Amino acid sequence: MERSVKLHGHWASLFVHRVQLALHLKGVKYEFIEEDLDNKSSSLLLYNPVYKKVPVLVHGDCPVAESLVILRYVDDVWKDNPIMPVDDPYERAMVSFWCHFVDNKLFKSFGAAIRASGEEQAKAIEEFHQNLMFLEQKLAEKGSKFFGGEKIDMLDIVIGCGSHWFKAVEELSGLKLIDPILFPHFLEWKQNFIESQEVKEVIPPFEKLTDYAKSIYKKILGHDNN
Ligand SMILES: N[C@@H](CCC(=O)N[C@@H](CS)C(=O)NCC(=O)O)C(=O)O
Repeated sequence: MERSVKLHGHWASLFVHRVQLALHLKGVKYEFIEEDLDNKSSSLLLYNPVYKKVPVLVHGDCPVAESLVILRYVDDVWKDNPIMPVDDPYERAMVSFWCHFVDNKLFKSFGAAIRASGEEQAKAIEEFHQNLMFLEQKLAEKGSKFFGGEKIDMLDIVIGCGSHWFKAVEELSGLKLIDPILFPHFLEWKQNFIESQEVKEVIPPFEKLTDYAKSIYKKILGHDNN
């Protein structure tokens, strides 16, 4: 008998969208369990006692937490439409490396740039630009539609699912952090990603996410710890 696939998530979470997109690209059917992040279900706390966060994928009775770990698990279990290079361990390691870079450096420096002010903000924006330039150069060298070539791979999923959030937070903060002169390839890539059919089928519309981002903006800025 086939094992059930359940995803504990939140409709607006970019980390959850990553997993939804990977499952969608592979044609895996699953049950979505919407979590109230202010009142998490006992199952979520049981399945992810370490971080207590979404997403958590539950395959049969095996829970897997943390979006990057889940993406690799999904790619290992469902072989159709691989999102990681199949045969080349070095290429696989490189995709993993850049995915970790996105979460540990790129997104963090973006958050710091939004939260800081004055001189500190100028420094934080410079750091964000330096980080984004690594990806800009990668895309310029590749000259392909996506990081994965002509199709979306794990790195595309990992950065791409943050695209709407980047833009929403830019709009709310009034800061323009992604200059088209400095980052033409990145912006073209972002457009390709947003316009791809599978992405449109999974990620909620930009306006809906922006309205939600507005409602939690104080939290995003770290001014509201409730
Ligand atoms: N590193 C985690 C981040 C997941 C994450 O931050 N999830 C947020 C929703 S976007 C969450 O569950 N927040 C609830 C909380 O922090 O209590 C991943 O990649 O899965």
